[in-house]
Parts: sequence; structure tokens; C-alpha cells
Amino acid sequence: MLNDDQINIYQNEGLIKSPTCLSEQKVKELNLALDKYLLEHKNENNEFVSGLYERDEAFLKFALYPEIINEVKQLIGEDIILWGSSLFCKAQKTGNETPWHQDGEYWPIKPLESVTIWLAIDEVTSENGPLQYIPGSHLNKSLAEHKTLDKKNITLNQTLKNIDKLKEKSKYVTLQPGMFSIHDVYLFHGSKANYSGKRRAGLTYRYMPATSLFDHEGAREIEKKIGYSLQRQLHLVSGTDKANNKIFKDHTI
Ligand SMILES: O=C(O)CCC(=O)C(=O)O
Repeated sequence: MLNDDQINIYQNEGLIKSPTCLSEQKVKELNLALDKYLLEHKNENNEFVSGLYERDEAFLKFALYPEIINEVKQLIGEDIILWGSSLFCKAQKTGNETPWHQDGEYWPIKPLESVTIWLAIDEVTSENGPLQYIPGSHLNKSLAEHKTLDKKNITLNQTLKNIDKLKEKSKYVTLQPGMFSIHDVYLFHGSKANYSGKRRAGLTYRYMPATSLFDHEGAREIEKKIGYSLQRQLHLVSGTDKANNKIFKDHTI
């Protein structure tokens, strides 16, 4: 669980490194699931895979661990929908950059509120492309201007227009396998390419308060811009679905 100081850091900076680390057994299971996935998809680009638990159900159970849900509750309240998961698996030497962005630019959530758990499978160091962020950049609770990038070797194609001057204020997150960070939907963040000799694999799980609506119809417009599908299975993981979402599975009963 997060203590008051940690909750304050999350609220003021927009990101907290959780004090929790999953057990060795759970880290082993994460690795097994990833190895199996990578073997089964060895001819695909796995630097960024969206809709991960829809593609492979094995990745759903990690998102339901109480160690994770309890901390999400502390930040967004009791009514929670798990609505998405991705793999960011940066290969050694050639791993792709994630351009600076705000997650909200990609997501059809109304009102826009969501937190991301970034769960490390590999060790994340300063060398292998850790998550970088600008502390406090979420505080305006508004989306800044983005543009579409048309280049190779990036995981995501939207980037913030006016980010250069802010970069000097950035911090980065190092993690051991089984550790996770939590970040806000409005936070400015990204990650550099991985030129190191060590892979950097992590999973993201996205949770929204069940007072928000995941707008599957509205998603169609965003999909044209970002180039991948946003049709998602929604899982109620705590409380009640106050906004009448189309719930795929209710895990509270
Ligand atoms: O892991 C990365 O490179 C980027 C992750 C990210 O952008 C996110 O979690 O929203």
C-alpha cells in the first residue's frame, strides 16, 4: 500500500514508484507468460503490443493482483474498471523510442481520468530506455497540443509539440523485476531508444474510475490518427460500474 507521503508525491508529480514488489513466484510467472507470447509471435514487432490481454488471456491475471488493485483504489477510489494492457518490450541495442506524449491524447475516456501501472518484467536501468517524465506536468488537467510523427523505430506516433525546453526537468524511473510505477493520464512522459545490451520489457495496465465512460464509438476517430484499434474488453475489478459501461467481465461477483 502507499503511505500518505507517496500519495502526495503522486498527486503533486503525477508519478510514483510503488514501494511494492511482486513475489519471485509472480515474477517467474510473468516471465513465462512473456516468453511464451514472444515465441508464439516471433515474426511480429513486439516493441509495442496493444490490447495485450485480449490477444493473450494469460496477461489478465497479473492486472487483478490485490497488491496492484489496492494501490489503484488509493488513487482513484473504490469503483474501478481495468480497460487496457500493453507490452513495451524494447529489444537490446535496437529498442524503439517512445515519443513524449500524454496518454489522454490516445484514449476515449469521458471524463478523462485513468491511471497506468507500468510493471517491470526486466530490470529497468538508466541505460536501457527507462520511462521518463516531467514532474507536475499533469497538474493543469488538460491535453497539450500533439502532432503525428511519421517515422520508424518509435512505439507510438503522437508526440507533444512543445516539449524541448521542458526536457531538462525530466526524471526517469528505474525498477527491479516485479516493481511498478503508477502514472496519471495527463502526465508528459516517454522513453529513449534502448542502445544498451539489455532488453527492457514492461507491461502497462490501465484503470479508470467506473464513473467514467469508455466511448467505443468515439474511439473510431482516434484510431484513424494513432493507427491501431482501441476496441477493448472492460473488466470491473472493484465496486460498481456507475457510468453504465459495456462490461466484458465483472470480477466483483
Ligand atoms: O514504456 C514505454 O516506453 C512507454 C510507456 C508509456 O508510454 C505508457 O505507459 O503510457
